[in-house]
Parts: sequence; structure tokens; C-alpha cells
Amino acid sequence: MSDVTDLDDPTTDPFDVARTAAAYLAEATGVPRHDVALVLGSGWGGAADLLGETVAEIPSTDVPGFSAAAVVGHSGIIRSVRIEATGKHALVLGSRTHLYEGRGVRRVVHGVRTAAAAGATTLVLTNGCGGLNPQWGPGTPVLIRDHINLTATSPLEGATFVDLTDLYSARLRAIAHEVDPTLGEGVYVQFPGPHYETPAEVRMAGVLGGDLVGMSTTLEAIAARHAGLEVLGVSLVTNFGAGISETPLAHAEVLEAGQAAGPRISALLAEVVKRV
Ligand code: 8IG
Repeated sequence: MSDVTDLDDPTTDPFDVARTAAAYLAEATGVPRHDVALVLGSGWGGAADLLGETVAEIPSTDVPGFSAAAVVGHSGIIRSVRIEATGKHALVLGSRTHLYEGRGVRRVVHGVRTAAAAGATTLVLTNGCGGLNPQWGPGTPVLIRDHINLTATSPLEGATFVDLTDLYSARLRAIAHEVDPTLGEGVYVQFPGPHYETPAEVRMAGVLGGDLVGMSTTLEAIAARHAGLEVLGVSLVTNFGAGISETPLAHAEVLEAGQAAGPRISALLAEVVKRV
């Protein structure tokens, strides 16, 4: 018999798998409906700790359609958190599947589709990235204003024409600015990875209008918009893009920058989520 949750089977409807996963999470967490979802990227691991009371922690590998976390510093745990100020429920996805893992774009966006099927109307996408602006040193959070998707793929299949004007909600960015008026905004450029860019590619990203370079987020944001979610994107600059500074790039630097920025980005997430 075919497995109806096999995202690799082209006859499987990925939205069916998302509904199955959402039903599993409702049952496992005891929370029938989640209002907001967060995806924690590199450097953001501890940033959801101030959101509220953790109601349940579920290993993502138990949830239909999810795969194991592949990146050091990413947690494979899905958490259900009750936000004290509002009584709303947040679904915190501690890891993501990246396109460079080669498991297919359906897996990349499965968490986002599951969040939508779980009832979420707001999605906060976070990531660690390289920065082009010399003023944004490692540890600087930056709001994503728009993106350039250089992966040459889409999470949408068939003739699914979705408007991406204002993909990164101006309303949610305004809330984030209220919380932290010093936050900058930038255009996030997704490269396929897993290698970092050459200096020439970082310069190209700048010529194209980019401010941030990374390996995630744009496909998830597209799937989120298609699913009707309002999207906030926040990048943590963990390193200068290649060639912007003298030092070569290292994943250890990424983890360090996340730790140093921890208090600021934790407070930012908690305050924003309280207000959405
Ligand atoms: I963290 O400099 C992190 N992720 N593409 N380039 C790309 N992805 C990244 C970078 C970077 N830093």
C-alpha cells in the first residue's frame, strides 16, 4: 500500500500531508489550534525561550512528513508555547529542512504548510545569514523587507500564480520597528548553498539589490503566502558576506554570533509575538 504521507511520491498531495501532520500535532500537544508559528534558524535556537510557557515538546521526526535536523545548532524539536500576554498558542519549529539537503522542495516547506494547517495565520521566519552592509556586524538582527530567490525553483506546483507584492508584511514590520526602532531592513538573497558565496557572488547580490545572503527562507515565505499566512522575516547577520571583511567564513562564528545576540533577539521575538 502506498504511504499517503510520502512527500517524495508525486501522487501525494503535500497539503494532505500537512493536514495529517497538523492533526498529529493537535493530538500530541493537546492544543487544537495554533495561532502563530515561528521557524528558528541559525543563531535563533534560544530566542523563543521568553515567549511563554512551553505546553509540549514533540520530536519533529515523530510528525508525518518531517525529517531530522541536519544542521549543528538546530533543534529537531517542535514546541507548543502558550503566550502569556494574549493566551494565544505558538508553534515553534526548532529546525528547518534546507534545499541543499536534497530532500526536495516539498520537504523544505512542509513545516510552513503544517503551521498553516494547524491554524496559524502569522508566521515568523528567522535565519542566520551573511551581511553586505559593513554597518551590520555579526549579531545584528535585520528585518527582511523583500527577497530575491536565486534557487531557480518554487515550492508551488502547476499553474499556481501567487502575488508576492508585500510578501513580508508591512504591518508586521511596523510592529517590529515599534519594539526596536533601531532595526534595519534589507533584501534577503537566497542562494542554493551549501557552500558560501564567492566574493564575486556577494558583490553580484549587492548589484542585484540584495543586503543579506543566505540559504533558506524565500521558498518558505512563498509557500506561506500561498497558504494565506502573514509573514515576518528576521535575519540575524552572523557573518559578513564573503569578501566584505578579511576573515574567512566559519560555522563556529555563526553559532557564536547567535549566542552573543541571544538576549536582544529573544526579547524582540517575545515582544513581537505578544503584539501580533
Ligand atoms: I549563518 O554568508 C549564514 N548562512 N549563503 N552566505 C549564505 N548563507 C549563510 C551565510 C552566508 N551565513
